[in-house]
Amino acid sequence: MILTLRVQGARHWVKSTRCLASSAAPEKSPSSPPQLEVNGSTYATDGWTNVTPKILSYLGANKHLQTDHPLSIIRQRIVNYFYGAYRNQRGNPLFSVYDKLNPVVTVQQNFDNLLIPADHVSRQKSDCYYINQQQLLRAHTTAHQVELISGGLDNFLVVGEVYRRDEIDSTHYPVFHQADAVRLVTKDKLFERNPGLELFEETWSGSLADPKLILPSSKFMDQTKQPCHTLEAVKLMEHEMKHVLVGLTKDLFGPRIKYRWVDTYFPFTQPSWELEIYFKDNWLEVLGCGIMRHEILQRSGVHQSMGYAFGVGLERLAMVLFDIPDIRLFWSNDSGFLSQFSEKDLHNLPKYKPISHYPQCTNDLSFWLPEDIEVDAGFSPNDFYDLVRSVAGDMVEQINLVDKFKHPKTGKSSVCFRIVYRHMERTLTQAEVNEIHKQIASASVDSFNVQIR
Ligand code: FA5
Ligand code: MG
Repeated sequence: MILTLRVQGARHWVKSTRCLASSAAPEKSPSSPPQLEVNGSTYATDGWTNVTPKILSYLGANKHLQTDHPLSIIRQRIVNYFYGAYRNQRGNPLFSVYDKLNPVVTVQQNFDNLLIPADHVSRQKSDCYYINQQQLLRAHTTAHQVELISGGLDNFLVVGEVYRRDEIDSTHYPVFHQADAVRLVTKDKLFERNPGLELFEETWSGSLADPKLILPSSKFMDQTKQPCHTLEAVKLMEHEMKHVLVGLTKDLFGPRIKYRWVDTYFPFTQPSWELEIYFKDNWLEVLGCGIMRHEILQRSGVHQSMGYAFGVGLERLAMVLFDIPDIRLFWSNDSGFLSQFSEKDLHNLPKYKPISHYPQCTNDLSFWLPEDIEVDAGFSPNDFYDLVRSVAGDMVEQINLVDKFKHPKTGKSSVCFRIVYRHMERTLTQAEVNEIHKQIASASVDSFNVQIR
């Protein structure tokens, strides 16, 4: 079996910025309810609201905390590794762990606090699940970084599920899990063996950059260092971070695992890297990391330290470790799946044995978009993927946009999606698939005003 896991992080963060819809008060869509009940709190909706009931149903599932679940096993392996890697003088773990934080966060937490520019594509409605213009389901666990640092923490891990609007295939799911970490050190700690060296350049004024003056991403692509840091400090911190992360990789996958570091860009770290491991004939990106931007620390009230941060995808690690072929399996409640994993022996993990192979059914759906609307200009494939998820749930294995064209006379655009249906736990009948396919078609007509071809 070949698992082709798409390397997507760098592309996501580096994509050129594009102006978002005007930030004036958004119009409320006539179909959305005036308020939403999420995790016991009530939120007003507005024109940004795009969470679906299906997506909201994942809140509280906490697969990363469920006994014997492979994601919970991965969480424990990561946490145990960090407990062992960093201890204080009394032998107690230095890192604290936060794995029950509310996934409803503000735009400030998810983006602004992390210096993500106001016009960055990662903020778009087509990429995130918004509750309203101010609140969304976190798109990465990094969203909690600033509140925890401001609360005085300097070594911590955050584990939880994150929500992103994305395509549908065996390695992408709208909800997946991440573990994020931050480690801060002072000069005395970093240069324990080299007293006299400094964290900050002598010439650096120490002033906080104007918070409104967030530079475009290209200015932060310089992999050498941030202007405020000394090269010695950055190199030593980079060495410690890479050593620890390679250690984690070897702890999980064995000492012979092939890995490589790839330069990348994140708005909140500089320099930044991705760690890729070689798995089934492919390089697979497992985490992003880097030296934390000093503005973030300063704004959190930390002036005399520097730090590293990273974020890792738990499903990616678990798919490799257990040989799990499809990301939907993590949501299976089938005892045939869950009974294969046991937390009792965290270091002697079994490979996944397929419950059974059920046949696929493939159906195409073609429609004309309303006049003046084109793919990615008024119609986003992610909107269609969400609709399919809402109607068909996990019966859908994959969707591909297989054809699009513009009629030369009418000027109307046509799209064709190929939908592959396959249930993870039972055989679907063609009649059942046809019925669901019809429901998707009629929901598309209702939601997007399209004309089925
Ligand atoms: C981030 O989310 C950054 N917040 C990570 C980070 C934290 C960088 C702190 C620096 C400092 P990225 O979008 O690349 O980056 O996602 C991080 C990891 O999550 C990826 O390496 C991958 O393992 C996993 N991941 C990303 N997208 C998906 C997806 N659609 N499905 C499954 N796993 C994913
Ligand atoms: Mg990435």
